[in-house]
Amino acid sequence: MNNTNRLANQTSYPFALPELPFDINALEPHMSKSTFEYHHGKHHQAYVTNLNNLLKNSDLSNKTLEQIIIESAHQADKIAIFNNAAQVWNHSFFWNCLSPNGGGLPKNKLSLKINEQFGDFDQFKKHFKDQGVSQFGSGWVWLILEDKDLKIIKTANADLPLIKNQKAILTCDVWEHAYYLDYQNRRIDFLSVFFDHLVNWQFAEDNFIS
Ligand code: MN3
Repeated sequence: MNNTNRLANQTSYPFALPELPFDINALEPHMSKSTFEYHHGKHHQAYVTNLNNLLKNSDLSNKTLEQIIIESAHQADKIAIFNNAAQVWNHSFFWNCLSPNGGGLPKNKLSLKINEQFGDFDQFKKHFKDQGVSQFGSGWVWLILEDKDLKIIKTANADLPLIKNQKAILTCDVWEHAYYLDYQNRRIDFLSVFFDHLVNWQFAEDNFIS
């Protein structure tokens, strides 16, 4: 199985902060310009800067971002490289999971598969939100493809499907920095807005069929 997600896999060091795939205020009022100034401009940028600094004298510096993640995973002396590389990937992927014209229902083949595996869209959505809310502390909630099955999983901190032989289809960032400025402690409200107004089902469909 090819787990590569093209839009999140930068090919060479030094890595760069990807531009947002929409204007910085395009998701207002659901996610504010201020949230993106911090989440993209400060947090995501810091992961990129840290990764480049860590790679300066590393034998991983000639690898793609996904190779770096895979080769640094579970290596005691490469934890910092893994954490920063994975967070660069996770955020690059997450921005593409959002759209100013988002929300609504899944499309075409993904819609059929979601209904087949989860019963219907409402049950899928409830399961995804439950997993997102129940992730203790910082992390991510994902729709992934493993073999031929869709699954909803949650991961802690920087952990991600790529190192579990799973293909990412969709994610939502449930670190507090993702929602605190707009929703304070109400993660459930952020997850509801994610489904009602933000989720980019075309991107998820493209991941599912590629
Ligand atoms: Mn984040």
